[in-house]
Amino acid sequence: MKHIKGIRTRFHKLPFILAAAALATSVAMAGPAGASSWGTHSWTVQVGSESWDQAIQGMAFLPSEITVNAGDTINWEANGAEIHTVSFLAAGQALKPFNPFDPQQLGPVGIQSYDGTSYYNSGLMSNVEVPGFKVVKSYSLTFPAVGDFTYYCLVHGMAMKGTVHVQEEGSEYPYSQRDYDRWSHKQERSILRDGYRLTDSLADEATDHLVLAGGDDGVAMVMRFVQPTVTVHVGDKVVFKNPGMDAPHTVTFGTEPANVFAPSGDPTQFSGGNLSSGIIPANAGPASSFEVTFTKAGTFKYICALHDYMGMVGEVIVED
Ligand SMILES: [Cu+2]
Repeated sequence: MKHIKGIRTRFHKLPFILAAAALATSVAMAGPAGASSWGTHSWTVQVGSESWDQAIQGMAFLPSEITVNAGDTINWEANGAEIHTVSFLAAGQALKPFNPFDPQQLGPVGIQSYDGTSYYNSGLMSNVEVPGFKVVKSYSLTFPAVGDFTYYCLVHGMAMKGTVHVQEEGSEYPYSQRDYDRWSHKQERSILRDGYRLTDSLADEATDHLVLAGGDDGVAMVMRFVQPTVTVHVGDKVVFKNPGMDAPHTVTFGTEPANVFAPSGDPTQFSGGNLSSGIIPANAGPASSFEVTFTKAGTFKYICALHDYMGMVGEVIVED
């Protein structure tokens, strides 16, 4: 028994050693992503993530931390329909509430070499054309200086940040691009799972008189009204509630107003035409709800003016 066990142990170890050797070889030969210590390399970081139907959007840089060498370039690629930015703040600059509709608040965009102390910004990024915004699909930045540099998405603030660790030129890389990609895919799947779980729990809470306007857990965002179609009677009130922690939404009937931030119309007696909530912020107590009383029979379609291009739309059917 003892003898056999010994043999088994030895044979058990063998494939592992071979696999480790193969891995070491492939890492050393992997070019940009490998352990090669000369020349400059470029790396890829995904900005956001999403489900196939855009209903779930992830507030994350994938990977959120990356180690590169001085002289290397990082390419950030838009990976979701939701808008994000890659923004390095200047020394002493604080993260402020950001209005993506005001291009001036972006400051200078698109500069491609980072000095380690100034403000750098990608501009708004999305993997689709976003009505009303100028967006880019990728942003590249070269890092000449050694240091640890934190960056943010201005749209999602503290909820969405990343770090670039820059080592001396010629250092060994701790991880390959393939490692980062593998972790990113894993995190992407976990964000999606959280998003679907969140959608299910919103569906449990929703009624014909309570519509959940999106919802997020600080990383996964639901870009849908739950439920998108409700049926009520003339004189009934429907509450649209943003149950999330971060992402704002609107409830907008009729023509989208020029300023989606400002409420317009009278929600206490709605019989069709234009009515807009203005921004319904997340995590704001009573201000996170918008109540509409329907005074006429009909089918009233509405949108979230921020996220309708991802399919965040709904309708209220009012019966006599
Ligand atoms: Cu929305």
